[in-house]
Amino acid sequence: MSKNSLWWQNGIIYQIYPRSFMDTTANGIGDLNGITNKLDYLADLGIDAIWLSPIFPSPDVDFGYDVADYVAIDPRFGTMADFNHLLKESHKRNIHVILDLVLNHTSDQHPWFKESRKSRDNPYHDWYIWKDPSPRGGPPNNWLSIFGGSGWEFDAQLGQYYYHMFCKGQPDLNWRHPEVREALLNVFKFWLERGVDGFRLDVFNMYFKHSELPDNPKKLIGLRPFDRQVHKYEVSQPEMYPLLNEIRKLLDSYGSTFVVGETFLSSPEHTASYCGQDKLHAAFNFELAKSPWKVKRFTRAIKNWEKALEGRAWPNYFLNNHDMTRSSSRYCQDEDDARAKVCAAMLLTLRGTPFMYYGEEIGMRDISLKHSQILDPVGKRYWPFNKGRDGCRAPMQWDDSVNAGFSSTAPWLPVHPDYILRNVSKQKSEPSSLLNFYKQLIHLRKEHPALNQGNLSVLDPQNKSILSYLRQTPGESILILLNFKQKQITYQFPKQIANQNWRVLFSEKRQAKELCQEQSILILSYETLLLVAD
Ligand code: ISL
Repeated sequence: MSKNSLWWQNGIIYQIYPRSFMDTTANGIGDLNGITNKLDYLADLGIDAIWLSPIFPSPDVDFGYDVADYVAIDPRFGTMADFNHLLKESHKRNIHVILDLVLNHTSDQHPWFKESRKSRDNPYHDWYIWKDPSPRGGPPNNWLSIFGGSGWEFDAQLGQYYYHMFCKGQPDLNWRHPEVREALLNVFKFWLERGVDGFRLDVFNMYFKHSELPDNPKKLIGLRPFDRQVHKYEVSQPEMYPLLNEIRKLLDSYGSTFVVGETFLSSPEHTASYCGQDKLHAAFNFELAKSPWKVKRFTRAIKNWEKALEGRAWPNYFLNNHDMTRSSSRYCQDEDDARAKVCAAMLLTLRGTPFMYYGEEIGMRDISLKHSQILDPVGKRYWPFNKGRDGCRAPMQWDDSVNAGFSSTAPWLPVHPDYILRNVSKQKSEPSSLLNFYKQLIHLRKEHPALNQGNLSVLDPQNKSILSYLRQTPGESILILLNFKQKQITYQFPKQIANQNWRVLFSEKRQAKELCQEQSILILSYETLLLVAD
């Protein structure tokens, strides 16, 4: 549908966790028609694509990341007709649609797995990673599940173990089996034929395990047993590269599609190695999202990512997703959104595709739950050290009506109690709200080629307050100055740009077009200041 083949570079991608976005069927769970109803809101916000967390039938052991059928819609989310409608209505508004494919593992309720565990000579048996007990008895090797305990589950009837990196209800597929490979490539085709624009690949660098299934080496330091292993043999095997090549060829044959991979347990360099012309368009590097509130750390994360990609692939940035505490909860103090604005400005002015997560634009905070309310398997297992990921998955706060306008019935997770004051409707009407701040910066990013496509030069931090970088095209230079501190501070223009005259392009705290003629400028508390070379 896209006239612009670089939509995924120029555009902004907005992640929706469907069960928490908008419920139109009064079952407390968001649905596809809910998303369709909110497309005008998303178009007005200015985003270019939506990535939907899994919408396929699932027993919800891991809330959709355990798929029981890759080519159907979970009835709680709607029907295939609802999906087609959502796709058509999105495209009408120039919004691309990206699906989340979880192809490392299925649900144990997937018909393939149900067959696979029937007998050792079942044609589907080798579709998963089955292995006899070790000669001494017990699991075949020392691999662990990141969700806790052994990575191997014993099936008494078969007398064999199957491997799972995540919950035992999420058995890992055997990508080495030619029929598995073919079946999974057909999943891509199925959705491409329906007109979707791209995919997010869940933990793609786990698809292949070492063929001999050797023990992982041990490490001395680490919080959990999982962290005290080098994950050498169950992730990042070299067979992934030719497969990515094949996936990319398939996608390219459908026009201007996009595929972004979620890299698991990976460094920026290794993540970058999966990106390029004949591989993924993009992959997620978690360094920025894991940075503490320190200019030095953000500067380092940006430089590392740019360096790792070496110009081979287009960068991307995110501060939130459905697996981590929301950036507003990590960085903001109380209800003040000053730091959330700094985050927004950084995300929307860096060189690379910005990924947003629903509710980020209104500064939604994580909900806190009692032990008995926890649903996420991670929280159930590791409470109270790790309370799991429910916190960032609460219902979208649309307005101050019952259940924040998300549903007419009790939602699957509680709404954050701050919804009366923090919601879309309220922020729409307040000119200085976070929502309007996002909108203005999204608009600026679209208007200015330097912000959109320009080069990036990160300037060395002068102090602990200001993150600064230049974005430049041959025709335009924009200097971005972000004050990470509450106190105002004087910024000296560095030598390389000191002879330049700058005009205010954007600041909430001063007049646009104001000229700066001094060698230094006073940056106000948590100010976002964009200056354009005169
Ligand atoms: O969230 C984590 C642990 O609390 C991460 O380690 C997460 O498991 C990892 O990033 C992989 O995430 C993806 O695959 C998981 C699923 O639970 C996550 O929601 C998904 O993003 C298994 O499919």
